[in-house]
Amino acid sequence: MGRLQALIFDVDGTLADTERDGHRIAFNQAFHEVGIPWNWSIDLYGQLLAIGGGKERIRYYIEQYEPDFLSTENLDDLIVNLHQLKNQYYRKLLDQGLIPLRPGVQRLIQQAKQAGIRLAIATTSALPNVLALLENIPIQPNDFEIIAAGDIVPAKKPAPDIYFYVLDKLGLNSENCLVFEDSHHGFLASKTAGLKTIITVNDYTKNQEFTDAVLVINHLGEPDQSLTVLTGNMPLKGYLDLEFIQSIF
Ligand code: XBP
Ligand code: MG
Repeated sequence: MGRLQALIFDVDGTLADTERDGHRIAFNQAFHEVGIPWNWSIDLYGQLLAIGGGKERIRYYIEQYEPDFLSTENLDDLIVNLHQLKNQYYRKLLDQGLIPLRPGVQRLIQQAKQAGIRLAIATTSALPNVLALLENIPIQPNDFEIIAAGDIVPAKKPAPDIYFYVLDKLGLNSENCLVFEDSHHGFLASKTAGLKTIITVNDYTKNQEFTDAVLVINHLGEPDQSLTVLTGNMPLKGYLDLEFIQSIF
């Protein structure tokens, strides 16, 4: 049995609810700016989240919904440009302070830091988007020893590569780490890397499949904001803390 040495966090949907009111809005603003008449509704975006990575998501949308665009000259460049524009709009949304941390995230990270537990990030998002988020919330980028993001590995989640990358950089085995994820694809990635995982669902992911997760909860909870357990067992404390996490190792 391992000893807990590091917590590894997914970003979008886990640290903060960035998708529906962040990335989605920014994608639509980018389409509008270049005069492309696409509008990704909340429901449609939920389906598009099956594809990780902003550039990959645009390409998938074109293949599925706008196949005429496939013959666009320099399609790759168009996608890269749209993604960069989207990222600029996403940063503007973050700078307005509209996307807070999810309940319990700051408390748990603080507790882990004080206890000498190492911290890392493993995300599909592009690095500038991760840094833009961290700049606008009460967590510092240097709180995390490793920030593994975006194209740093060729195969994005649900492939386990990003987690293997983080384990390698930390120099730790999977049995010494705990992951926090919010989505089925993220969970597949951490599970395939042999990592224990706690899931904090959101509206887009609450009905997804998380077999073998340590715990599926609606959020990490706070002393004055109780969490709800969807699957698994934890003491009736109302919030998740290091004491509970250490008890599962
Ligand atoms: C979530 C994603 C990302 C974001 C957009 O990643 O799928 O693709 O929607 O990211 P995770 P970029 O949950 O692993 O953080 O536009 O920056 O690619
Ligand atoms: Mg996520």
